[in-house]
Amino acid sequence: MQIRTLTLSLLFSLLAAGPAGAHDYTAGGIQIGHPWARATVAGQPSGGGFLKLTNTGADDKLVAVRADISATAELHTMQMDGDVMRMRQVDGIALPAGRTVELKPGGYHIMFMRLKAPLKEGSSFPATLIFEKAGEVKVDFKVQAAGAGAGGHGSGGTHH
Ligand SMILES: [Cu+2]
Repeated sequence: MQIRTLTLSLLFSLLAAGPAGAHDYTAGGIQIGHPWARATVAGQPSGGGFLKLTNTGADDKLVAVRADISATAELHTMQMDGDVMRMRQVDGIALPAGRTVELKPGGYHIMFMRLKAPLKEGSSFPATLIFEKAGEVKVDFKVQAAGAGAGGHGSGGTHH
C-alpha cells in the first residue's frame, strides 16, 4: 500500500514537471515558441524579450505582457526615423490566423522597462502574455547572451 502511494506521487511529480527541455507553450490556438530575453549589464534600464507566435486558430492579437522583473513591460516595434532606427510602442501585435509572427531583435519585441535587477545570462524569469482572444498564459523567459540572435541592425536602435 505504501509503495503504491509512493509510486503514484512520483508519477504525479513527473507529470507536473512536463517534458524535459521543452520550452514551448500554448494558449488556445496560439503556439508560443522559446521565449527568451537578452542579458543586460548593471545599470541598463530595460531589456528586450523575444519569442515566436504561431496562430493555428482565428485572428488574434498580443495586447500586453506582465512581469515582476520590471516596473512595466511594453510592446515595441523598430522603425526607421530618417536613417536612425528607433523603437516605438505599439498597442498590440496582430497575429493573423494561420501565420507565424516572430518577435526578434530588429523587429517587434517586448521591452521590460525599468528592470528591478539585471537580466543574468542562464537565468530565467516568469511573465504573463495576454492575448485579445486566447487570454492569458504564463511563460518563462530564458536569459541568453547579449549578442544572441542579433540580426541586421547590430547594436543599433536608439532607446527612448
Ligand atoms: Cu524597445
